[in-house]
Amino acid sequence: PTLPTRTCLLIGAPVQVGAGRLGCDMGPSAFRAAGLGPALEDLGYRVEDRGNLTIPSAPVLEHANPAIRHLGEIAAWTKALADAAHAASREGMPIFLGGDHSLSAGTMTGLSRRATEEGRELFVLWLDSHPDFHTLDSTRSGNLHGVPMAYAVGRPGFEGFLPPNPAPLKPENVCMIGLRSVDPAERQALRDSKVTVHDMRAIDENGIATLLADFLDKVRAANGLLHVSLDVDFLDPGIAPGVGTTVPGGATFREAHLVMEMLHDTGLVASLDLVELNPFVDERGRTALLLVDLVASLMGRTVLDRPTKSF
Ligand code: NNH
Ligand code: MN
Ligand code: MN
Ligand code: MN
Repeated sequence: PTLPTRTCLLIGAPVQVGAGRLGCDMGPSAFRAAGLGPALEDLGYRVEDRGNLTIPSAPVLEHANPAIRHLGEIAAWTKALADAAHAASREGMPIFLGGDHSLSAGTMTGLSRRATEEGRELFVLWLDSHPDFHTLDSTRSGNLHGVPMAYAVGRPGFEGFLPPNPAPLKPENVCMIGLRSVDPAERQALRDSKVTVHDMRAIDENGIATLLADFLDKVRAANGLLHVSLDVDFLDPGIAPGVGTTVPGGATFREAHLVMEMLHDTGLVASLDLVELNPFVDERGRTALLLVDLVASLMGRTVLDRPTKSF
């Protein structure tokens, strides 16, 4: 199988106020400097760099939870990203260059709207050490990169602050792999939800390929649209130091590439978020360069010819 499109749309989303430290706004530039566009062209894709999204100056929004930071700005980004994702998903494969993970509240909203219009269902592979499953009421840090999945699946507690999500993502269509930092409120909420969750122990015990294959079978059986949301902190900080929230014990170089290679084989990936890259804390661009190589694997780069896999 080949990917549904040969056109890649690069869309920068320099949102940084959802994270606890500044610097993710430089992410889109770092992906470009690391050669993301040329790497995709080398694989035979047409690449359109759409530049960076911007938001109008956002109103200050107050919330009963005093920890919440930058609610108005994140609401504006969510709206801009939902519209951009919805429009771009018709034209090619959008690759969102973050930016912190709050941007995924927007991308998943726009993509689920697209999927619904096409009579299909959105599926999300969430590669992250965190589930980002807080509501506005449960977050303690107040950093809104900790809430996008809760918003996308329509958990209550976002009323009046973010645009309503008319076609929420089904929790049973979400698979999280790589978890190793889960706050108590998130743990409880995940237990009560139908989200599939695999922590690092599950990867150690079963192998990442087995866990991923089970999910991909589900997506294929449903003829789903698959969105991949890749948080840099999914990776072990030893290979990917360029992130604000380093959590030890993450995915290895080969585990990460294998995930990407298996995703390519399915031909089901319709869109991608690359989030939480913080060039300010990176080491000579190595995290950005690693991400470019991972995207190349996702888009079909292989070491040797491989027999065509048919499902
Ligand atoms: N759960 C924590 C919080 O809400 C950490 C979230 N940070 C992330 N998420 N980097 O991927 O503050
Ligand atoms: Mn995240
Ligand atoms: Mn994370
Ligand atoms: Mn926390």
